[in-house]
Amino acid sequence: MFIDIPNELEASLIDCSLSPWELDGSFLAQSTMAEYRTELTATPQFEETTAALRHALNGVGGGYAVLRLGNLAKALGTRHDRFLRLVMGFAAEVAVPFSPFPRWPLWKDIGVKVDKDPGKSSGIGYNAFHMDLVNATLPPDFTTLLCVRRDPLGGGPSILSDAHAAVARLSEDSRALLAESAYHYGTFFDLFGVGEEYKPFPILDGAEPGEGFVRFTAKMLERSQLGQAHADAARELAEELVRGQVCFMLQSGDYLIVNQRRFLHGRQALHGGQETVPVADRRLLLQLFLRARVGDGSVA
Ligand SMILES: O=C(O)CCC(=O)C(=O)O
Ligand SMILES: [Fe+2]
Repeated sequence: MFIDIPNELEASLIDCSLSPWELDGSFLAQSTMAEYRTELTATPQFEETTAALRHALNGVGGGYAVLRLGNLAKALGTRHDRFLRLVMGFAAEVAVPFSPFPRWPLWKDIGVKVDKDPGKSSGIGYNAFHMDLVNATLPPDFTTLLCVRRDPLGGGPSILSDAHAAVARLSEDSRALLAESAYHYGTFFDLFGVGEEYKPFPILDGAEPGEGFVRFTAKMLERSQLGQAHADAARELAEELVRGQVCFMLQSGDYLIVNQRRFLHGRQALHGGQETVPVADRRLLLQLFLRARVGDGSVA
């Protein structure tokens, strides 16, 4: 699931200068996607690389990919506009970039805050298996994380798990409980492009096995009031996700893309002693969400 950029493509992307992107509401403008596509498909092996990327995300058994853009990041600078436009160009080959947060830019910083709830986004602790925007009726089809800087103390590997495979290992009784509208998590306000608040929601929807969202966050086990039987079934799912997990460290310039209809994600704890690291040196990711295009086969 790690996709390297061929040397030839790398060399020509370093010279490729894309113009600033434009928005249409909270979505990347069609005109920008068309322009980026024209420029990028002219580079050698771009189309083969993005085909491999889509296959890793949407093909049988797939669901996540890490595009290794470290050399490009080194050549252009991880936060440089030119680099971020190239990453946007790759993202737009998967689905349509958008921001669910109306007043925020497309890329959202996920830094490290020592005072925050350690189990939540930008906290320093174990970030348990979840899908992003779990309590929306239409969560983003893909969540993406661009690693600008890894934890200088060496912690915080990413964890990924095949949600449908984990569900398939549960008993029928547990699956029946997970299919009931008995779960809730978090707050919901001022969001765009992700439907309505979903409360309460079922973890498993009526879709065929292997299809639809496994609408789950292990964070609700500690942060939401759930009935005993429903909580037990959710805890079993959380355990199966851990049993099936893969774990790896994102490096600077790695671009992780997760198909939220297939895989759930999280992160191991950062290394102890974050308060001794200056804020500007701490781990930093940039997050971007994608909405699948209608009829492209990635929506079950
Ligand atoms: O810090 C990470 O690697 C993951 C963060 C995450 O999943 C989130 O903020 O939603
Ligand atoms: Fe997340």
